[in-house]
Amino acid sequence: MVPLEEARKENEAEKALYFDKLPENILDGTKRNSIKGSQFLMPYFEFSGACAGCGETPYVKLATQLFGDRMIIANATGCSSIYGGTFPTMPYCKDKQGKGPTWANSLFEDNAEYGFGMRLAINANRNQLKNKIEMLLEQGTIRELTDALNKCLDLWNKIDDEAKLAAKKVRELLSDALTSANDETEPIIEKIIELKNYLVDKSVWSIGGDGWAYDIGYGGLDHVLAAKKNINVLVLDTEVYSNTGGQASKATPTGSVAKFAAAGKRTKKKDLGRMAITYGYVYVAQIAMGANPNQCLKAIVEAEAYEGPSLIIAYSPCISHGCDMKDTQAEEKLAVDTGYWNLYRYNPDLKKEDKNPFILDSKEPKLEYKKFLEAEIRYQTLVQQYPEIAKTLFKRAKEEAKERFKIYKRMAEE
Ligand SMILES: Cc1ncc(C[n+]2csc(CCOP(=O)(O)OP(=O)(O)O)c2C)c(N)n1
Ligand code: SF4
Repeated sequence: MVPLEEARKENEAEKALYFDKLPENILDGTKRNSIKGSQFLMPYFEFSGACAGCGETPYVKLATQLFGDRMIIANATGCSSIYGGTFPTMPYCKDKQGKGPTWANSLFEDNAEYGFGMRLAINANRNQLKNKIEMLLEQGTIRELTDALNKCLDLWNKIDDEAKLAAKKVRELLSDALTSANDETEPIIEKIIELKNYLVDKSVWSIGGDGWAYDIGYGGLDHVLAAKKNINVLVLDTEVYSNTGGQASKATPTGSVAKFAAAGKRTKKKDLGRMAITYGYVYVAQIAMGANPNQCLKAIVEAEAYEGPSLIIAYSPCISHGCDMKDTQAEEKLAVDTGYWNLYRYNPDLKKEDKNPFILDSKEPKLEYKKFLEAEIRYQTLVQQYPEIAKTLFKRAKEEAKERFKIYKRMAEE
């Protein structure tokens, strides 16, 4: 057997080799704006234990590629918390600088509030840090640090590469400044050192499934969106409670077979996005990566950049749908082509330019609605078991989809 000390050394050497090969992610902001560029960024999410072909994980991976170095994630209980933290392993990772997403799972019912608390704590820490910086500048410190701190204050609300470089410069100079500090400035610099990771704002995310967002955690989610703070919510919509075996949620559409809806769901899918849009100050998007990767990227980047609450609803095929799991991206495209799922972005910032904030990214369906239902076992089971009910419910589902698209079209034309 290899002695423990030796095994540890080998492990450290392997880790060093691994980190050495990682790409530089942090200062590569330009890549975030294109599909191709984003795919050269290091994902801070790897080797998850999700089902092969899971529709949820590509969205999480992409979000970490874009913001992983300063991301703080509150994860609702559900599949994303299980593949996100099957302790003692963890698919979230860090880069050469030791930066990566901070992740924690709270309860199923309070995840929006959990993320909201993180947002408030970050705001409090940043306010305290700013205050200490201003105190230090007033008292005086070494010349280089004075310049670097002033630059940081100029870029206080920025999150781009320039802001990250300015923060890096400050961090490098703090220990020198501490050495030459006097009795008054020493405690101030010590506090700045303690809070130095807040020089650039964090990217706060509440992530979870439709069971959380549409049903159990909805009250809290609504409250958090209404509170108008800068928080991003990513709903991985599998249209059922996936992790507990596929129970119907308010995201389950008419006619779909799910647990507690064995003879087809009788009520229509709740339009969570449209409900959030009524606030007027919430960024809202519906996305489906396989249908339109560019719209998906745009929505995630815009949502994160929006200085207020954002809600992204991401269509996510799941084993519970009974579709071919090697083609889940194509399944997403089929969902959009048939009008089963619609793509849009509601960006309140557009109002400042006197533009309509609602952009419908979906075209008129080019395939028949039933083509989607024919492709999935959750719908075909109903045809086999209750053909008459299937006929009635599928007809209704098609009409509901038509009506929904009409509403979105009208909103886009206003
Ligand atoms: C209050 C409460 N009720 C029920 C559960 C059990 N539970 C854990 S995960 C889950 C389903 C999550 O479904 P969803 O939010 O849609 O996420 P998905 O698994 O589909 O990603 C349920 C019911 C729980 N953890 N807490
Ligand atoms: S059950 Fe569905 S959502 Fe959960 S990991 Fe599997 S495919 Fe993904």
